Amino acid sequence: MPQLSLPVDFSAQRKSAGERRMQQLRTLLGDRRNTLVLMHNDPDPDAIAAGYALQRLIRHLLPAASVTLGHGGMIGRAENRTMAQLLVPHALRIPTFEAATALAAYDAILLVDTQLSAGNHLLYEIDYPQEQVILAVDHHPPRRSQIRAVIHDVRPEVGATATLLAEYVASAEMEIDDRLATALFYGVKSDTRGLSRHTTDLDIWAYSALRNYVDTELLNQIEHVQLPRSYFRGISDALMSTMLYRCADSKRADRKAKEDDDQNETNGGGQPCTGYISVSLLFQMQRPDMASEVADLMLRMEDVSWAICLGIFEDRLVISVRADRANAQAGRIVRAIVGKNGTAGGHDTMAGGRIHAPNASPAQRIAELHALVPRFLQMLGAGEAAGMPLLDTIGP
Ligand SMILES: [Mn+2]
Repeated sequence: MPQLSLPVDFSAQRKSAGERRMQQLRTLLGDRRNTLVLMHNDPDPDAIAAGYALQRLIRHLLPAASVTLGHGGMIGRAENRTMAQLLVPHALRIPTFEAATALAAYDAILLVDTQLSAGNHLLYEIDYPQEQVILAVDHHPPRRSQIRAVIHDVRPEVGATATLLAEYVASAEMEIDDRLATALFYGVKSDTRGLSRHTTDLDIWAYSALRNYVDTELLNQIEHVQLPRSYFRGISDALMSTMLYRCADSKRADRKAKEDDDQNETNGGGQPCTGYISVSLLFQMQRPDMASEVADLMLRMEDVSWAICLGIFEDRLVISVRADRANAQAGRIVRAIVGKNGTAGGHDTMAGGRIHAPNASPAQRIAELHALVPRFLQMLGAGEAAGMPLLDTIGP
């Protein structure tokens, strides 16, 4: 079995830092009887890949270790479900109401593709001894909060957590097989959209090094899985509800964005917005990640620089935002809108949030969803814009 070699331009310092991290992990986990690798809720391919790789890595470092892989929420998207079925069929889905008892059974927890201060994982809901959170490996922008895992490896510049796990696997001189390579490769590919966004040299290294060992048959099964009818119904609902709003004078918006950047802190407004903002509403989603799938699709429309999808899943509102500019600060916008009513996070170009409304009636949730639209438009400097329905538009 082959091993991944670290990038050739890796400095001796970085190399030994990586080796130290592996040594630290081995030491910290050495006396733990029951370890849980915890992905964020509603795991995406990057989280699944990183979770799977970390579980394998721990077994490599400590062959006698008992390591479970788990997550909250649900794996929804057909591609992600297939990936999970084929690669991590044993992964444990832990319902929120059982999290406190279920997680208390583990004497060590390791977070992947998220971090302690983020609101999108089960630890956020419960009291769990912070010193037993051994590792957080993540590439999402850090919070101001000081809560840190014992090993806090958060590198927001990197495109995927799978990239960081590829580095771990190489540092640990662990052998790699085609299943592990395929998982990590798909994680990097999906979070960086095939190295087209949010990519560093380390991502390019991981992508190229892993590609040599990918099981193309397995990758095809995941990427080209047949889609359920509910997917097409969801897309149809989304298209019918989609409204396009024209951004305010784009030159002025750019100038304003620059001023805001100079001031270094702003409460929204003046975000780079050119062409149109697409807003889609889904009043009854079958799965929470339908919102991000729709937002991804809408951002591909010509002249659309922001795609926002707002949906209702069970008792909560789900927000997904995509932007086409690297400096768009989508994460900050979603955080500002969600505030203390829920959880939110994300990067410049991709962000998401949840607003829990367990006591609201279905009609109230729909009203709340509608009420979010003008707030987003306001933040994007298009508060005055009149929307036009996508499907009624006669145009290019
Ligand atoms: Mn990720």
